[in-house]
Amino acid sequence: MQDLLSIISHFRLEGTVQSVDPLGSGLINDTYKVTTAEPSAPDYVLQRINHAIFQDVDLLQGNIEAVTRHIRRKLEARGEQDIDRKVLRFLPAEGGKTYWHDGRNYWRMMVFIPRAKTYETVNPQYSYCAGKAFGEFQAMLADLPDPLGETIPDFHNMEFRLRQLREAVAADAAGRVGEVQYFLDEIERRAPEMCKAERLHREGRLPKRVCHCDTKVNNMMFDEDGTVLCVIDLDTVMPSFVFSDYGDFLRTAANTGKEDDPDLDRVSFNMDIFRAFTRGYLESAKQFLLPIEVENLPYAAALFPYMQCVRFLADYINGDTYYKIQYPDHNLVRTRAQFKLLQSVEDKAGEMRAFIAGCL
Ligand code: GN1
Ligand code: MG
Repeated sequence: MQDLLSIISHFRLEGTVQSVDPLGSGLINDTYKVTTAEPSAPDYVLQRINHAIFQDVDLLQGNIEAVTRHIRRKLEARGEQDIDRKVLRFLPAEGGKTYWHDGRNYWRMMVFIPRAKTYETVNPQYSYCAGKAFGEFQAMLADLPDPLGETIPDFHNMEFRLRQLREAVAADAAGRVGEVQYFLDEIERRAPEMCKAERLHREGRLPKRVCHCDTKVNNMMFDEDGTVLCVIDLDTVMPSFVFSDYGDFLRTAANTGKEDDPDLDRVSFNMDIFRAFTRGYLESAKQFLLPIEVENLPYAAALFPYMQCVRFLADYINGDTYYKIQYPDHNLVRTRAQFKLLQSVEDKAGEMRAFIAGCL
């Protein structure tokens, strides 16, 4: 606590700090809620940026500042009320940047959004709102004046993720390859189809747009009435295929089980959530999406459980160096659950295509 207080002292905040408590369930950064004593002062969120993963913190915060500034201006121009609950606001630190380097770690602070909720599971009505909100998020950022940097190069590049997996297999650093051969075979069998987006992009048929790239359902703030206030966790906002945002939301929200569910009977793809989210997303994104993007939304729904399966499995094989784990074979349990979800998505491909055709 004392250490955290001394870090906080380098940021310009209103009010006096009353308490600092852990917040959220992210797998990458460490997050705290900073509560202030005065009712008139806002509360804050303090985050230690994982700079093993986000190696260029200056570029990272530059992206986030550009994105939040752009969205804030659009909301102001539209005459929106309550803007501090609809876009994140980062605090300046000593030295004028929106982060503080204590010599070892990088820290940032933002205003805590009061009376907002995050969920690990959502109903169809909330999914519809989420779909609309991500479509709007992409639409608002379509005219961002300067290109964003890639905070993690090749983040959602499927060819690259498969290369990483193959390198992990070749090195077999933790001696775990033997026990996961079944998943490796299943992954390789699907590899050509799953790398379709990269191929279409090389052929000049599929654009990259500014995307959020981590649209897990718990990265969205909902108001008390179920409408969406804003999306959070902007570290991975960068140019990508629209499939990223569409696919990753469904991967988390339309899973009837948990991302790391040890009981595979609980894991399947919920078509009610799929339909509601797709309807919302197409309502706000249809205006700018190309036919090839719309056509491949069912592919996107499969791509993200597949990619996450590849990433969790690679981390398991590497000896758990990337994702925080809670028990020794956690990454293997995650792999199994994501693979089960993928199979369920694959079973529903035809139904998904028919539904999308009906939305246009
Ligand atoms: C990570 O930071 P968090 O927990 O929201 C990861 C995502 C994965 C997700 C899997 C920078 O997201 O790409 O989809 O875990 N973020 C990074 O739960 O790797
Ligand atoms: Mg998160």
